Amino acid sequence: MTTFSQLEKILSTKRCGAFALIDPDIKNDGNLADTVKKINQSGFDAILVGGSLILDNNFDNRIDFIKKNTQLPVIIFPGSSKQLSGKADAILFLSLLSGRNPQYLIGEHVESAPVIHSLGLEPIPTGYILLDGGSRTSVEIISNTIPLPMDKVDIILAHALAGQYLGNKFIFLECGSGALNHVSTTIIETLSKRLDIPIIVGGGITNATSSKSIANAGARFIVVGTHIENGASIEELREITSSI
Ligand code: 1GP
Repeated sequence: MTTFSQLEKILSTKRCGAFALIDPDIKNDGNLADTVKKINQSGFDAILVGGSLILDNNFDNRIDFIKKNTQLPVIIFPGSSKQLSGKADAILFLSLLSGRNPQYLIGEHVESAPVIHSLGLEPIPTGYILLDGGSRTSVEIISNTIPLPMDKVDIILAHALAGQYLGNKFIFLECGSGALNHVSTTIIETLSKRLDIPIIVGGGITNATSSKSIANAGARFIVVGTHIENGASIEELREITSSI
């Protein structure tokens, strides 16, 4: 069974699933074992692994460690074409649709595609839309793109529809790691009514009130990263995953 089929199966049984995000940077190595253990016990459906910047060369080892310590699907959420490993189950093959930087629209893809092929890694085409969550985030800086303002709902919808028509399997609405504001429910409601593909929502989700409103608005997966990294307890995380 492909990882994508596993995700589809999750969506056939619940209205909204939850991804835990691990930033596989050296700074998080000391907590990695505890983090994975906590995620395993907190009701998540899969683990995303990736970050805007990884300061060493141990991506593959960390994926290996995570994979060996969880039954959940491990999916690369790459910050660049250097974040690849055959030990993961799949990779979100992201196109940064909200920007006009060719490197993140097609450049990184051309560089990574032959490696993905040789590793036998399953690519999941995903239209990635960066929105302004009220703070300047790493993804904005590293990708050298400008996030779309959240009040331009028609423009965000146009990007998401273009992403669907280009054949993406998901639209990922992103406010960036540690965003002050998560994606507005108005945007999620508008897009979920018009798109035929599922919406993933990430950035700034730190409590069950937010996750519930995001799921109510029509998101099919939420992503939680910083809250886990900042030491949220299993109970707090379970409150989020059971709220959706
Ligand atoms: C970032 O959407 C993810 O790419 C998760 O965001 O770290 O704010 O949870 P947070």
